[in-house]
Amino acid sequence: MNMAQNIAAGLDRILTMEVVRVTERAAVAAARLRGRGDEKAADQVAVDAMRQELNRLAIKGTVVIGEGERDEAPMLYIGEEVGTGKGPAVDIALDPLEGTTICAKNLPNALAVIAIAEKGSLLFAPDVYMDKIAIGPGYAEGIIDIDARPAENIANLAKAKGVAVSDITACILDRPRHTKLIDAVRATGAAIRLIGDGDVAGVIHTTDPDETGIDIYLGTGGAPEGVLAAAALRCTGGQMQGRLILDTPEKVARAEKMGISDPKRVYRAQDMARGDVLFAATGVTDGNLLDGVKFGRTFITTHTIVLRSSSRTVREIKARHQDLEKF
Ligand code: VTB
Repeated sequence: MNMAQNIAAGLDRILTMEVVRVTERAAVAAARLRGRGDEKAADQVAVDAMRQELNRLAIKGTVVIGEGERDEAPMLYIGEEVGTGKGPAVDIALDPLEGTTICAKNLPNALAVIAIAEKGSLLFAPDVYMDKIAIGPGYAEGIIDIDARPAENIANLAKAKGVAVSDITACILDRPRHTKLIDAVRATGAAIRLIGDGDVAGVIHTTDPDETGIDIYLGTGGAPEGVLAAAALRCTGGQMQGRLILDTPEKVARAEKMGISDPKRVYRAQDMARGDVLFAATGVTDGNLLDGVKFGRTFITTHTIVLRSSSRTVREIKARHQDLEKF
């Protein structure tokens, strides 16, 4: 396949390598502020760094999931054009620092994250909550159902995995709104890993249970984070369902403006991120899947995962950055 055919078939393969720099740069910037108790400052440096690197990419990119609406986010706002402008037209979902609180407290699994997709193929999600359920690859379609009781989903998963329910671990955000869900899961005998933040990582962790110890993700988190996680799952395989929580007329109206006509629709991963998708995440703090940034005396080490939906290749890139000037 020559380059022109390759672009016509989806995203430019070269982007797979180029995109790594974008999350690496954001992760290093944020990591310098790990454990400083200042979420805003850590987020700000990650945003600046990601934007700078993104604007070097040969793409005509539009941010569809970013730091917020134009009036509330001066950089990487929804609708911002990024890249050099010379290259394929793509949609971008990003979170320069997913888990600002995690980073500020220096706890596990803070990430710098980006997804790049063919124009028009990412769900334009409002910043509301989304109910989510996700499992990793290798299971028959339909063994999880967002409308089924947690006990049923967990029992079905345990059966499909060939283990006892007590061998299943669910990942859930530690929030008062999840009290009932937590009780229901514990009542089955399954274990729960409660996380303080970072449900993009939580969903991704289901794709490699042997490594992360997490089999299923359950509960409500941010809708933008849902789309990012869906983009990752499209590349790794796995199943996800999400439903926006549009519980006020104002939210329904906001979603309608963004093109969402059915407020109760259940989106699968392939509905939230369609077509050819690239996904990259670099660890900011040490985590279950990715190491955090390490600052050596003469070099900086980063650990990144890069995924592409069309080939389903999972690449892990450990980089040793010796030119410290560039950061
Ligand atoms: C989650 C989590 C994020 O928001 O989506 C969460 O993954 C949901 O909102 O890291 P609440 O904090 O209101 O529960 C974050 O914590 C922050 O974006």
